[in-house]
Amino acid sequence: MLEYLGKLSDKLGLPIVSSDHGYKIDIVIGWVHWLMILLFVGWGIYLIYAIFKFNNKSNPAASYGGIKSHFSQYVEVGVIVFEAFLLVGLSLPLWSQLKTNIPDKKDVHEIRVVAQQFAWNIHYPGADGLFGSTSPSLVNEESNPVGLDRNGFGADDIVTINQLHLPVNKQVLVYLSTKDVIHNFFLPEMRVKQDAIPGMQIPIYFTPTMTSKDFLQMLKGTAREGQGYEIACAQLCGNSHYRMKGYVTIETEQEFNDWLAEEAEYLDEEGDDDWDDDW
Ligand SMILES: [Cu+2]
Repeated sequence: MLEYLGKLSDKLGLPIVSSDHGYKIDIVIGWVHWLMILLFVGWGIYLIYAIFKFNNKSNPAASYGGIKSHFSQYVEVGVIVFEAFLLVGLSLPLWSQLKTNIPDKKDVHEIRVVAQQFAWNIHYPGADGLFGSTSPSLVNEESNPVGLDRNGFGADDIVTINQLHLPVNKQVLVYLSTKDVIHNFFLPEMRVKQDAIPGMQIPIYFTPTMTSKDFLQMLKGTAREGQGYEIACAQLCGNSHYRMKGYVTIETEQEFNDWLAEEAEYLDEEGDDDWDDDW
């Protein structure tokens, strides 16, 4: 039933769902809109009714008694019940599932995403599975945008700019942070949207369920044909906010590992990241 409602998202004009929790977000969006349509139509009808019913011609003298019917109270109680259902029945369970039920680290694929004006730095832990330490003093906007310490665990880490690669059907844990102002990490098809707040490292997790290849296949014949997954910045963050976007590639575990190996090879050869290739 819930899955079926999720499929309605296409018909409501929402992006294709490509994460396992996505359809639940769509259900909340759907219900909120049903309530809003109901209120909009109800208030519209009432406005027209009131204009005719209470105009000067039919009511030359003011009524000091007010209305006797309880109808408006019933409507108000109905709206409150509906809103309580939206909040307690749908939003809170979803919120707690997404935000408080952090998965075990060993079961997830971890990455760091560091936003900055106007790019997305993606930091992968490399073959050892551990992130190297970072420090603001090591930041070099040209060669080391995240300030990664290449000694120790950081030796094999991979950092890309605007290139997010993830394996399909595997839970991802993103540690989101920002180097300057507030940004917002938005993956529309994954139904992921989270502010990046200066001074905080915010965990977000989700499971992509459709590879970029399948996604592009589904877009064939639509206005978006040929445009794959993207990261958008959904928080006005400066004069070039509009061009702060990243590219997302969801691939099979094998393809993902091949890509990581390729990047690692490149790292060995160059001794540094391929940051300038991605601009
Ligand atoms: Cu931004």
